[in-house]
Amino acid sequence: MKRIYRILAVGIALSAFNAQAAEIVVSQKNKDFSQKHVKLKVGDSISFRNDDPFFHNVFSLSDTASFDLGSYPQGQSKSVKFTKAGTVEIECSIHPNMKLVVEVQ
Ligand SMILES: [Cu+2]
Repeated sequence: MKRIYRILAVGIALSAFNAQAAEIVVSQKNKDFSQKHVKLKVGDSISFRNDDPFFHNVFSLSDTASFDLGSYPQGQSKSVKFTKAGTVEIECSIHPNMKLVVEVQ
C-alpha cells in the first residue's frame, strides 16, 4: 500500500513539473524572427529554428541572459533556457535588423 502512495506522489510531482516548463518555437524566416515579442516564465525555453536557405545566428548581451548560440544553417534548431526574470534582447549577428524581445516573468 505504501508503495502505491509513493508511485502516486512521484506521478503528481512529474505532471506538475511538466506543466511548468514550456518550450516555445521561434522560427527564423525571411531574415526575421517569427515573433518580435515573447513572454515566458522562468524555466521556459525557446527553440530557434532556422527556416531560411542561409545561415542565421542567435545571441544576447542582456544581463538577464547572455549567450551566443553561434551560426547554423537551414533546418537546424538550437534552444536556450531562461533561468532569470527580466528582459532579454535577442539578435542575429549576420542580420542586424533581426530583433526579438523576450520578457521572462
Ligand atoms: Cu540572421
